[in-house]
Amino acid sequence: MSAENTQHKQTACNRDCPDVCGIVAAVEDGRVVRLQGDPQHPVTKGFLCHRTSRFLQRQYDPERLTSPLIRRGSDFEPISWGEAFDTIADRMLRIRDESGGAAILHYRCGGSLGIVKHVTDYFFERFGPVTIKSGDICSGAGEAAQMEDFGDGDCSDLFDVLNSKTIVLWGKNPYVGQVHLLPILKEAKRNGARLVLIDPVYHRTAGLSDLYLQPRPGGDMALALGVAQVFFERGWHDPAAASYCNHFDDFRSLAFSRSLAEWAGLADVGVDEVQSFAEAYADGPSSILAGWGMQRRGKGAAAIRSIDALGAISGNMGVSGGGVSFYFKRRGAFDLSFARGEAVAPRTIPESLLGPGILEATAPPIRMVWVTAANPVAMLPESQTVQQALKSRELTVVVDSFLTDTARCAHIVLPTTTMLEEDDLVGSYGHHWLAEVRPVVSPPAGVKSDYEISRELARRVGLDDEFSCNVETWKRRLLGNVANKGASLDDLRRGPVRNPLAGQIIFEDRKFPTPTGRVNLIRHVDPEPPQPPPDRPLLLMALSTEKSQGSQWVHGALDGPAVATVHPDSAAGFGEGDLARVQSEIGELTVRLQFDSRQRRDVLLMPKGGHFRDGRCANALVSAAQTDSGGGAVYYDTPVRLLPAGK
Ligand SMILES: Nc1nc2c(c(=O)[nH]1)N[C@H]1C(S)=C(S)[C@@H](COP(=O)(O)OP(=O)(O)OC[C@H]3O[C@@H](n4cnc5c(=O)[nH]c(N)nc54)[C@H](O)[C@@H]3O)O[C@H]1N2
Ligand SMILES: Nc1nc2c(c(=O)[nH]1)N[C@H]1C(S)=C(S)[C@@H](COP(=O)(O)OP(=O)(O)OC[C@H]3O[C@@H](n4cnc5c(=O)[nH]c(N)nc54)[C@H](O)[C@@H]3O)O[C@H]1N2
Ligand code: SF4
Ligand SMILES: [Mo]
Repeated sequence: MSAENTQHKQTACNRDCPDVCGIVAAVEDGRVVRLQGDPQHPVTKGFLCHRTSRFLQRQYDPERLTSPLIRRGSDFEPISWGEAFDTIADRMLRIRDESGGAAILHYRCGGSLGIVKHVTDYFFERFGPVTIKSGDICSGAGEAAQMEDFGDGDCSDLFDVLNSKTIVLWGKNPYVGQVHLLPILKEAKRNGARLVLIDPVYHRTAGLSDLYLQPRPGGDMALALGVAQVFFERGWHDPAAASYCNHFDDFRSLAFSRSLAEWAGLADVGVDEVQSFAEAYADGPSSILAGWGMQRRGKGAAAIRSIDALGAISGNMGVSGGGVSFYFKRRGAFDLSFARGEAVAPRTIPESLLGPGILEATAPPIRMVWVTAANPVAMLPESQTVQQALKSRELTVVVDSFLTDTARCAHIVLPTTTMLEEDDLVGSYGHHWLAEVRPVVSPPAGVKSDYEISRELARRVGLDDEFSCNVETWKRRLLGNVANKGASLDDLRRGPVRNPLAGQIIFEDRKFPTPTGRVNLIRHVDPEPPQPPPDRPLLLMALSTEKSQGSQWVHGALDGPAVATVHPDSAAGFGEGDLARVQSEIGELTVRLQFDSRQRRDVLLMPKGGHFRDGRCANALVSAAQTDSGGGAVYYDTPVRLLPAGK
């Protein structure tokens, strides 16, 4: 029941999630008491996910940081903001003088999707420019694939899937990662659409699907090429495809370079399954919603490129109800031209190789690292290397609300705002709506936003010209390209606004913004899936869990060893609930075993985002490596074995 003094305040979720929900916060006496999904938001439809429904436990967690901290020996002590800023500014100026901006690394990841966060990047660019990351561990491989194939990486309107006869969820688990897609999928089903799921991991979405294929991890290229072969053989491909696709004959030859049985064998599905999938996909228009997981493999870009090619030759590109949707251009509405990023950076380090990259950098070495909105020790491959890299710098500054694995490596930790205290703008990588993130309560005393931190530092290093203004000025600047098209800040304050620059159907009339105006079909692939060696027969897949956002769990959710799920046949000699060691080439963890006979026998599943200090972090087992294109991280190709605990 609402108390009389309850205020309902509108904001938006800035977490790294494709849904970017509208949120209504109930506030009583300066305290948020309830969070609900905005019923007016076309995608949110009045509900929030499991993890953000429980966000108040994080918001009011007694372990939240409310003072800057400085390392003294192995402990941290509180210091004042003035002292923290002075210490940091002095050191930054000295390092720039002595070694140039390249000796400073600024690293930001997915703690917030807020667009104003780019102003923090820009502050470091103006100060240096400094060393920054290249590539993208999350979606880099797939984005590079779609740029190569189609010349752009965006999608048709989210609701256009309601015009599909067949919807293929290719490596996607909306029950965990994109819950607001579910009502749309269910509506499509009610209207008669057919749903196909292709995922090596069995999950709840299989129950919603009319056809479920459970291929070998990394078997997607082989599966796509097998389906393409069926299309060519039966004449189901678009007869006009050669007119808008480059390398049409080469792709056709590629599809026939192996027999259907060989393609099915590589993908580890039945020939009949490839045929059933081809038949379903041929009954279009058919849309493919390609997930983000399958491109976090060594050949991740090639997997997306093979799927793109299938979408193109089948005539599904540029039509309503068709498409291969991978990434909605979440920054597409915003004017980010002030920051030039890689074009001016003196040096870049691939994000997936951040740990070894910092340690190996010379001329100049990296002397200082600034980490914001990221927990790279837990979330990047080779946790131990990332930890060592951060601890061994002259100055590591981490901006976070909690003493994360990464913050524990810092010399100075700066406490920052949560999404309920933030002032920002967001776009989404799962739909085209834009929203304003508004502070629904003030931060605790002693807590500053990333922008306020940049502003204070700017003043101390002589850059206050551009950074002295308030956030609203930046918001209006960021909305400069769309303000006169119905998406001004005032429009956003009236409710969610669809990006006016985004069309309903991507590549309509089959116009592709590639250099030739045509689709680039993939010509060469190495379709062999990752082969775990006999002594490490399981591929480690640490995937999103509904209980957390990345490494952001709610208080108390983490107790005891991490849970690892395997098929019972893959754990001979172990019982369900036993402790075991999971060992890779570079490390090992103790886990509690859970059995699931619906899973493949060649995978070991863990939740992503476990904390390194508690021995729950899968990334302690994963080696740093880059995907075939786009600078993605190879998260799911790591072979592991199970060993008895405590030996
Ligand atoms: N609850 C929750 N939701 C989240 C997040 C979270 O931490 N928690 N994280 C968010 C983030 S950072 C992102 S980027 C997005 C996307 O988050 P992701 O977790 O990447 O979401 P999916 O697109 O569902 O991709 C995962 C699916 O890919 C499948 N997959 C893995 N390898 C393969 C393969 O080789 N072939 C095929 N066909 N499938 C494969 C996995 O089995 C899994 O079902 O969601 C966000 N949503
Ligand atoms: N093994 C394995 N590892 C993975 C993945 C996987 O599937 N498997 N998925 C990968 C993917 S897709 C992604 S996107 C990355 C995510 O990697 P990260 O973005 O590094 O992960 P998060 O745990 O979300 O950490 C973000 C941190 O930002 C903080 N934060 C939140 N809001 C703010 C803010 O406004 N300002 C500041 N300064 N801090 C804030 C949070 O408290 C949190 O500690 O992880 C990757 N790591
Ligand atoms: S995390 Fe995603 S689903 Fe959950 S509230 Fe935020 S945007 Fe919505
Ligand atoms: Mo991500």
